[in-house]
Amino acid sequence: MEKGKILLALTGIHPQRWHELLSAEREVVLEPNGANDPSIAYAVVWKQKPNLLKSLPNLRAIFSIGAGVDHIFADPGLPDVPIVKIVADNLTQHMVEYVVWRVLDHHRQASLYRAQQQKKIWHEPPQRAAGDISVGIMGLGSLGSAAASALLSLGFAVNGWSRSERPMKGVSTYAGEAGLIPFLNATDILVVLLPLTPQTQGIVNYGLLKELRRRNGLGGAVLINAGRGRLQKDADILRALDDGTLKEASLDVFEVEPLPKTSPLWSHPKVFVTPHAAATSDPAHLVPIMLRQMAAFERGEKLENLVDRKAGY
Ligand code: NDP
Ligand code: OXD
Repeated sequence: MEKGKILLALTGIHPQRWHELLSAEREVVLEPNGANDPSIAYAVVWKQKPNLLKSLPNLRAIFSIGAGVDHIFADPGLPDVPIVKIVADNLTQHMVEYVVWRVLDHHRQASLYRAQQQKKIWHEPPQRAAGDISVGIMGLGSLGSAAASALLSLGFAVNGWSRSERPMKGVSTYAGEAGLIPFLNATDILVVLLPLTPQTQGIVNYGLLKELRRRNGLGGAVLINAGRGRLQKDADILRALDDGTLKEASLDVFEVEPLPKTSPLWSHPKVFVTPHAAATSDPAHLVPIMLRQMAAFERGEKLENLVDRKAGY
């Protein structure tokens, strides 16, 4: 197969570095150019403009610069070519750091110490063992399973929930609709690392948060969402925080991004906000993976990390 050209179509992300690195090996056309171009074989995208990809008559594959691909499926004119999602050590490492950071912050009562420091209070609260806390990870895929391993090595009890059965050594695993309530009932700190699909949209709602366990010394259930904002109902999280259903939350993603300045989540004393920054896609690490895959595909090898179009992730 002949060496194909790339269309780079990024919305809300500066394309310069991606362009430089991709151009080292292939010809790259930068959106808004490229529509209808028969010489384009691959599209490297983040939130591509609707119907752009279907205008490319010889498109062979679409590469997402993120692990999530909901931004690709948002296109009503998505052509029927393979979609490749990113799986990279560097991205996984960032997400593992974020999850461990937020779990430890809640587990070690950082908010209490911050409040004490402000008032110059010298008081040592009881310290709980990690093994007495169950961290439940919704989405036991590339990122969720790596986070589970890191939490296990710190001594936490770890639960995992996925669509299909995903046995994992040391982790209590649950699957599908039937496994959801038992999973939540055994979870003190909920970490959400699901993809956004029609099945998962709005799943983190008040009813779900009510099912979390509150029998430990943590002082209440905790939510950490680094998956996608539209998995959650921001208003339900606020309600749960205000009535004690949740003790605290760390949120990296929101129903609307950037989080509107008017959102009460910004200033809520029990919420820790980060701007969709849990694991940033670094072109220096991700572009070589994409270029390697394109070259292998042209030699007749299979593309890796393909999205299951029916499942939506
Ligand atoms: P994977 O595709 O590897 O894993 C997804 C997991 O979710 C799988 O375990 C899958 O189950 C499970 N899942 C999907 N649908 C359902 C469902 N309906 N019910 C139960 N479980 C379900 O994804 P990654 O781990 O690579 O990434 C997860 C998400 O993290 C991305 O889609 C993206 O939205 C988000 N992300 C956020 C970032 C940030 O900076 N905030 C950065 C990177 C990613 P099964 O194992 O059975 O297939
Ligand atoms: C991703 C993201 O999906 O950064 O990789 O959100």
